[in-house]
Amino acid sequence: MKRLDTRSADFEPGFVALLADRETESGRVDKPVAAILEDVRTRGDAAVCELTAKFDRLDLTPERMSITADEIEAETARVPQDQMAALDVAATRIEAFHRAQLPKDMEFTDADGVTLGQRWNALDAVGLYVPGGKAAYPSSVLMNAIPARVAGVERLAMCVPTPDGILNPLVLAAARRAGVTEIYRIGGAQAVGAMAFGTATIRAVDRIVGPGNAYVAEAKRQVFGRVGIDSIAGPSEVVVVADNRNNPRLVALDLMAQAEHDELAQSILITDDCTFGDAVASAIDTELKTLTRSAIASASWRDFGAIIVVADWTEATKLVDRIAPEHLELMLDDPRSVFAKVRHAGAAFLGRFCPEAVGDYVGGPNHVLPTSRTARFASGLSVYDFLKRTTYIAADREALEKIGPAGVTLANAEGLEAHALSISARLNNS
Ligand code: HSO
Ligand code: ZN
Repeated sequence: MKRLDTRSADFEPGFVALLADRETESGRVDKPVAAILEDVRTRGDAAVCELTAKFDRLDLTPERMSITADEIEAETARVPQDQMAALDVAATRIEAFHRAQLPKDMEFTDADGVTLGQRWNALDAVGLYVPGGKAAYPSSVLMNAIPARVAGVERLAMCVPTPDGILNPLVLAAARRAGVTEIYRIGGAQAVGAMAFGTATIRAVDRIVGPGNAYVAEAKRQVFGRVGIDSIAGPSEVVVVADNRNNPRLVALDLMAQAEHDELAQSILITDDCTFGDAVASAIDTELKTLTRSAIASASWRDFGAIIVVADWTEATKLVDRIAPEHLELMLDDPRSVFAKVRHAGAAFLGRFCPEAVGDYVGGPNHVLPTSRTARFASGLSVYDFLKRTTYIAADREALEKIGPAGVTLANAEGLEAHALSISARLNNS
């Protein structure tokens, strides 16, 4: 863990080092992924089945690729009642937030008499990738699937690897609750290929979303252009801005909630009180003795954690903007006045009773957020990812007479005669 103080002379190089890219695995698997995608593109189902046998130790036929409604029913029945109820609380809240997020169409008639507008339409089909095993978060199934359904996407196909054939009941329950329309027991780059190119069994989709390992991320990169993709998620990050009126243990737990995701996760505390920073550091050491994911969290905190002491909250907001964190917690008396000055953060959590974990599950806004400082130019997953716009123009003769001549001039200047004539012929030929 790094300790930095904005008043010390070596602050700037220390802070720059803290921001330096955390190493990721991406890029090293481009060749094997390209080979898998080519195999799936040319041989379809046969390739998918062979690759599933190889990587997931699962004998599959095209007929067995889909997880049937009966299987989903049986698996869902195994989910404990409290988990089903919690899933429903989460889904209801996520749905309500994303419904409120739906954009409105726009139309106006300008001074030249031209009517201009913009209309939103949902994508036809979306593919949702869900990782297998331990990395499968049912909450992420809700976060990816619900915005798509709220946007109006009709076909929502999900791929989830089932190594050795083992299904994850809560993932299937989440998919059912979120309105996923088809589920396939395949994973890896082959699943991304199947959804992008289509096979005899799996129809091609228009956009692929959802987290995955390095192979899945690389496969998404390679099929981008043929289909849309969401942003490639990096390891999770949190910046907690806290004054000394907080319970150090609560701050410590919020920092560890990110750290336990991944050895490459980054947790940063910004405080105006050095002694409070020390108290949080020792509370973290205490928690790390008992946390079940202590090995992961310890590594993350040791390698990428930081405590930064600032002179005031204005200084804090400037640092937050430079970090552009995925998550920002403001554990302050007046979090809104500080939040008003922040421009770059994926999601913010305001006040002493709003831990980031609440946003992971039951807050309502999406937990798929821009990582690795991409909050400088990107936003979290939303209904916009499943919608696109058609703009339109309606003009009558009078309106065309007003704006047409300038178009004719520009068309001639570009040497495009048919363009010029298509306008001028309408103006002259009455
Ligand atoms: N904090 C993670 C999302 C998550 N947390 C899922 C728990 N489950 C990335 O934003
Ligand atoms: Zn989390």
